Formats: sequence, C-alpha cells, structure tokens
Amino acid sequence: MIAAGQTAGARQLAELHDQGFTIIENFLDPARLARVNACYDAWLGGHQGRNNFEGTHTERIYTLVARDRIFQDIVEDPRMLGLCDAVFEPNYLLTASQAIVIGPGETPQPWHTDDSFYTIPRPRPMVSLSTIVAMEDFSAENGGTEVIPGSHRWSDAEIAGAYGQEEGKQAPALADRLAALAQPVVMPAGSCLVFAGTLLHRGGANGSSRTRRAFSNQYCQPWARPQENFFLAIPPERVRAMAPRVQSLLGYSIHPPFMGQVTAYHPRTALAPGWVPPLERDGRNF
Ligand SMILES: O=C(O)CCC(=O)C(=O)O
Repeated sequence: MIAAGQTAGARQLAELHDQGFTIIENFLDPARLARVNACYDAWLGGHQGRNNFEGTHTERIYTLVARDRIFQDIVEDPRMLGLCDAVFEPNYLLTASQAIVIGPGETPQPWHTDDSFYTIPRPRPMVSLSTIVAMEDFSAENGGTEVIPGSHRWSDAEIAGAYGQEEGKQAPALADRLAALAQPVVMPAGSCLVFAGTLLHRGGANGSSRTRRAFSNQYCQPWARPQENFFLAIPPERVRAMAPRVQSLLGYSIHPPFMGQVTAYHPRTALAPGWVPPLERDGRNF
C-alpha cells in the first residue's frame, strides 16, 4: 500500500531498511515473462545442483545476464537501479545472475545470507542487494523463497547458529525462533522480491508436482568482489555489444579514483576490437 505522496520506490526503500525485504509488483510484464520462459524452455536440462545448498532437485543457469538480451534489459531495469542508487555508492556492480529452478521433492535450502563472505562485523549496512524474480506464482508449497523479517539487523552471534545449517540441525531454541519468524514469500509470477544481502532467507521445499521457476540478479558495492567472475565468464565480444550501463555493472567501470583500472587505463578500453594488453605490446619481458 502506497501512502499519499509516497512513491512506490520510497515505500520499497523504507521496507527494505525496516524489514530487510520488499516486493516490486509487476516487475516483468507478460511479454517479458513469456520471453524468459521461452529461454528456460530452450536451456533447461543442464546444471543440476551438486549439494544441499544448490539443491539436489534444483537446476541453475549461471551467468544468466550474458545469455540473452532480455536479461540485460532486466538487469538495468530503472526500478531496481533506483533502489541500488539509494543503497550503494555510484559504480555498483552485478555480483551474481542465475536462474534457480526448484524441482518437486526439493527440501528447504539451509538458511543463509547472500553477503556473508564480506566479513565486516554485523549488524552492518548491506554490501549486496539480491533479487528473486518469480517466473510463476510463488506459494508456501512450491518452493517460494522464505525470509526471516528483521534478521538483516541480527548480530554475528545471533546469526551464527542459523547460517548454513540444514533443517533440524540448529540448536532447538534457535530452530524454534526461526520457525516462528519464517515467512514464505507468496507473490504472483512477474513479481520481484528484493532483499538485503544481510537478510536470512532460503529457497523453500517444493512439495508440489511442478518446478518452481525463478531467477536471481544480485548487486554489490563497487568496492566489493563480485561472486561471479564476469571478466572470465563472458567473452569481451559479447560484452562489447551490451549497453554501457550493463558493461559498467559487469565491472567495465572505474570506482574512483582507480579501482578497476587495467594497466592504468579505463577497463572499457579493453573492449575495443583488436585490443592488446599493454603488457604484451612492446614484446619486452620485464
Ligand atoms: O531460490 C530461492 O528462492 C532462493 C535461493 C537462494 O537463496 C540461493 O540460492 O542463494
């Protein structure tokens, strides 16, 4: 509900700070939903999860942003970048981009946060911001994401016993607390859940007879190391054809004064056709 005089973006930003998550309704219109579903139809059948975290009944498609133009358009959606602008320093980055398709019979993922590898003491501001876009209606039965509202404010001590533990393996008092607080995110297809990298969440169990299609784009501060190494994952010829904003999100940008430089040049220069790294130009080894 948007209060009088409040924009959707302002309401979402307030929710993000207050409860650790928010939802952008109608993030994908029917045309985009159809396009993404067509991509999934063509591509699924590849990378099966290898462990309880990836999900043994879950299929993932990594480096989604580079696989079709539609994902580049989605990554730079102004509603999402508006939230990133409000949370991060300029020149923020994409840190992950993947499809997550939870199959029937999947068990709940371990509770986790998405920026735990940035070992700055908690509670702290988020270093990353995650999205989960529902490609079909999310419910408590079909593996819809579950969140622990307010856990983005938990301390290291509070979160320690919850993090990464499989269902039933936490200390009983904590397991009870998590069970009491856990909230399934019920939202229609096309909605986008946005949450702080510091928020406890997990993919839910899928007790339905169908897969639960979704994808996750994640953004991080310009000084944080991204999870996916897009420089190696995406050939420069592909990056060259992308929009300047997407190139910047992939790391072809400078965080002033010189983070991201390539032998003292802007990384965008490395996208020029025929570019030779300065290191190799004069043929001298030194
Ligand atoms: O698929 C989901 O709903 C959540 C997945 C997730 O949190 C993850 O894989 O890090």
